[in-house]
Amino acid sequence: MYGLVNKGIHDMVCSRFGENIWQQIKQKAEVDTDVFLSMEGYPDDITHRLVKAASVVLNLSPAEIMEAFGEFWVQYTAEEGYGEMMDMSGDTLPEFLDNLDNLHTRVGISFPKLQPPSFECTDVEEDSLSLHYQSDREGLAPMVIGLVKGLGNRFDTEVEITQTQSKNDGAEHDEFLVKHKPH
Ligand code: 1MF
Repeated sequence: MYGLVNKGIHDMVCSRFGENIWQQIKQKAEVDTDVFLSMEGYPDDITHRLVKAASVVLNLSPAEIMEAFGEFWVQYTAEEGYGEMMDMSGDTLPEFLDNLDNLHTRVGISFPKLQPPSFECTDVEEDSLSLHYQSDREGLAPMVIGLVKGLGNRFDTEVEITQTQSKNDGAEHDEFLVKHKPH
């Protein structure tokens, strides 16, 4: 994944727990990169090792860390140079979710190493929708839960998200029920 992801994990950990805890996590993960370059591609394994190590050092589950990071990511990228792109992607939670594939297409034009996931909304009602998530990567469903909560914060929309099917249980893709205040 692009270094922006690992840099985001670094910035989240350092802002909440400090540089000292980050050094412990890095050491445990056996990662010796001092500075992640946003526009460089890194093996996914580095990200997974950082999350695993953070879960040990912070005594949280990997899923809790990924969810917290997803929630963090929405505001983080808006502040790290992608604010305009986020602004163009919708004014409401359902509109933004429906535009996510377009957003990734735009990012992928400039950054060809992007391996974008795909999001599809079905059963769209005034206050709910089904969100279908497909990715070449494994294990990121908890991050999706956090991302949707982050979008709830962004649009000041109370949101409830539950996973309704999981690749872990043999489903073809991950699916979530998203309930939100009508707009
Ligand atoms: O392949 C990738 O490196 C990659 C990195 C981040 C692919 C997707 C993403 C974003 N996505 C991460 C979780 C899912 C990953 C997966 O299943 O494979 C989050 C998508 C998302 C969902 C809800 C709300 C907002 C979301 O993201 C907005 C977004 C998406 C991509 C970027 C920024 C904001 C982005 C921008 C530049 C990137 C990489 C990602 O790379 C750079 C950075 C600086 C210079 C050059 C390239």
